[in-house]
Amino acid sequence: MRAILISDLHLHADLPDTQALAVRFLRESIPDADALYILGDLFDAWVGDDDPVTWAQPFLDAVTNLSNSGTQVHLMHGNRDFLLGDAFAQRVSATLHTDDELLIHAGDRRALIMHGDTLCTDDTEYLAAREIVRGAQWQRDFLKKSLIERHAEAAQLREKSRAITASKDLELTDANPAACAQVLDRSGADVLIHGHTHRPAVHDCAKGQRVVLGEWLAHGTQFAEFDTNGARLLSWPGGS
Ligand SMILES: [Mn+2]
Repeated sequence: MRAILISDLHLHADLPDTQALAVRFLRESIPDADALYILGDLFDAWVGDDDPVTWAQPFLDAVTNLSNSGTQVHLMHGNRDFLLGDAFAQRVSATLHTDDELLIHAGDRRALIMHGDTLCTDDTEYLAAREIVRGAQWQRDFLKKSLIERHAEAAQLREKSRAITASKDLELTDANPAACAQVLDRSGADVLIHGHTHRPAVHDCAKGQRVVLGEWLAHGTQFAEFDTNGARLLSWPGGS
């Protein structure tokens, strides 16, 4: 089993270059992999599966092609696209996992994969806000609004979150080492792989390794490969 893991593409109608880069990645770097895991924040905002996102069609087609050619595609929620639903997953022939974490295997190796926002346990203000928008009532009310209203609200929330995050200490918005050690220990995994913080690195923890994926920028990203030899963080494009 060889899996490729990416996160934090933050695809947006105004960022066609990022989408083009992601399409190229799916065409060139994945074909021989058994599975692709997208660990959240695929979209910079997701306001509901009824949004046609016609601007994203090249990427959606690339995902569908990958899936049809035998690479399983798995989606997890990020803090920007937690409203991604089964209708979207079906549209691109992918499997959506709605749990915060997932344990995957390659031979004897086990990796625990997450978006990573729940590891930022020092940021209690963020976690309280998360609790609200992940609630069924909030989501029902939000999805009742028109697409235009939802987009306006999402843009507002994004601005607010950007300003708040910028005002916070860097350490506060990073994954908490004790929280990482705890999830690794509880899951029995050898490695924890997550995104969200946009601080790509490989950390040694007491209970194993922690691989942090990169965000997608104009020049590329840092993604992970996981197989029977373990997990590696690689740069793309441009070798490792
Ligand atoms: Mn995130």
